[in-house]
Amino acid sequence: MQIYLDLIRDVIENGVDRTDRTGVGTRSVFGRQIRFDLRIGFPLLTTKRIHTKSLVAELLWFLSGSTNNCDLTTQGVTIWNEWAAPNGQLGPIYGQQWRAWQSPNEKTLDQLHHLIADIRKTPDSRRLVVSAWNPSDLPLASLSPQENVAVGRMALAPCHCLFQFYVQAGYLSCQLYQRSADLFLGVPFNIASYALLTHLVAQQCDLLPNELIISFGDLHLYQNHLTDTIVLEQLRRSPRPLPQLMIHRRPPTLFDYTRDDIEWVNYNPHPPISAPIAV
Ligand code: UFP
Repeated sequence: MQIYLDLIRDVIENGVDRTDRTGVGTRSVFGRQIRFDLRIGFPLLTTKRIHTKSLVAELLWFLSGSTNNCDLTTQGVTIWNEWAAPNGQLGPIYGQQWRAWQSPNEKTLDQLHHLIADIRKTPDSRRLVVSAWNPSDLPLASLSPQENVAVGRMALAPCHCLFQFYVQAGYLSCQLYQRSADLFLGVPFNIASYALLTHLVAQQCDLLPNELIISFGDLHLYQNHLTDTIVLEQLRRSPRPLPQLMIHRRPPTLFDYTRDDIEWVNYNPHPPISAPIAV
């Protein structure tokens, strides 16, 4: 995970200070790419503890097709609270776009179901793509997250908006395009989430995980994270050996995993570092 610390240094040294939607302000670069070899360990950040319970709950929630925050809060997971409407709704975010993309003929399209079928049937395909970026459902900039939900739009535009798989000699790689990336709070979570997704898809397709590649658009550090106790503390810490992921069961489909199926062993990170989130 040295590459993560290098990315922080890159943004500090080469970034420009910019205004942003949240009003907090960032230091930002445009266009970066990182790669992880999933064969040598699981890319879970070791220089601060990542809350794996939230990570697993969120990914399984996306895979279930749910877009209601209540399905997370009942498990004690609060990461989407800032954006949810009072009834828990978040509008047509990831779960809906992945599992029930609205087609013109009033039908819905299960992109993930088709993805698994396509990987199995035509592993050399160059069309193994899933998109959460549905322009007609994007939030309006003039409305709050809750107001957007009330008019049937997404509470937050997809940050991890498109991903593609690639099969070679029994191995599965995944590349994600992330248009906007909060390097301190969001990115460690996004890396682990897509690494986990790659492991699950690989298991379902009788493949082994190979590489995770993430291509970033606007990669930024919020100004209120650029402090001695947050980002600079992070940079003072040395990476430790990567943990391994254990998947205890192979359920019938990608949509049948439970949190008890997923466990990390040998995860011995530095303590957590809390930081304010920009809404
Ligand atoms: N963000 C992430 N990863 C995510 C997620 C959000 O880094 O998975 F949902 C950050 C990126 C940005 C903010 O700082 O949240 C979204 O704001 P905007 O839509 O203006 O890019």
